[in-house]
Amino acid sequence: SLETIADNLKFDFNVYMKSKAQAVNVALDKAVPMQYPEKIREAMRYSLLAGGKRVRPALCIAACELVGGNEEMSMPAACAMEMVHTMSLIHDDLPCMDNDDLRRGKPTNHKVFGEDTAVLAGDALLTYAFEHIARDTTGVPADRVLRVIAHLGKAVGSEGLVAGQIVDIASEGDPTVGLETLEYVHTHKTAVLLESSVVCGAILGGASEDEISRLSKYARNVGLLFQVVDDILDVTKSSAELGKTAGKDLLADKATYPKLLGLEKSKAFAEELTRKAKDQLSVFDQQKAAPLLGLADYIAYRQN
Ligand code: GRG
Repeated sequence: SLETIADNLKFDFNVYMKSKAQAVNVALDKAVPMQYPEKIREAMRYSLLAGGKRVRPALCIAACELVGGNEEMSMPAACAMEMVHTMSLIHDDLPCMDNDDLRRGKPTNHKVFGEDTAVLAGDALLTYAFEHIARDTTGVPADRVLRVIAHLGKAVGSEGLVAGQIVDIASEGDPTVGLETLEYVHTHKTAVLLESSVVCGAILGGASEDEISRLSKYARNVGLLFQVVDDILDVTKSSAELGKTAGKDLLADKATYPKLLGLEKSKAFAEELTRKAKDQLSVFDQQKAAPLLGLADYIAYRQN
């Protein structure tokens, strides 16, 4: 029937994410093969291939495809986003930072390989990300590749991830931390790399300046949404699990959206961010924008 045909044509976000994650995993495995010195390659591959959701690579590829590019053009940049993300997780987990024992359900990099190797694995992933884009991007004019490398550099450095991390560390345990600082930390620790993933994919695919600006706003809203939902889930999960030892109590002194705004206003804020993100996509062909629209919903309505 017509209805079945329509159903079959309907975009399935879970199928889309699964197929992109699979393609990215194959490309990452190929990009960082085992070789001498095995110890560093093993440490890099341990965290890189530990099974994250691959949200950043998916955003990069989806943005490239949305503006007329293809998966092949954006795959090295997509992999680079995951290498940078993995580096930031390895370094964030170190004893001198958050001192975490578990990540992606496995012992953290420094727990398995030692702190010295974990620092080096992060450094090697970070630098290889740029080498990989420069060396292995195919079918894209060189000026676009150059622009992508500059964009990613800014997203990681002292105007990006590093800025978010240093302000986060500085505000730890400070009871006067307000909404402005909270938003600064989340924007820089999370939203800038999501934004760079989307913008770099769009640049590689040949987007116009107006398209790039809309996709950048889309991604910044999605990035902040990610953290607001995270904070909301921390509250709703720990009250659902009342009675169990609430691990989140360790972070009792940390500023969160529910603490500063209350739960209801935080939920309203999340809805506003979802709407603002999707609004930016209204000028695109809605069928082609389906992956990015789906990703906004996925982040807004996830349960953990
Ligand atoms: C050393 C140059 C340099 C930078 C590092 C440590 C640091 C600066 C920044 C910390 C960045 C950080 C840990 C941000 C949190 C990011 C975040 C939202 C993680 C969770 O992402 P998901 O849910 O995780 O996409 P998976 O595991 O699915 O990939």
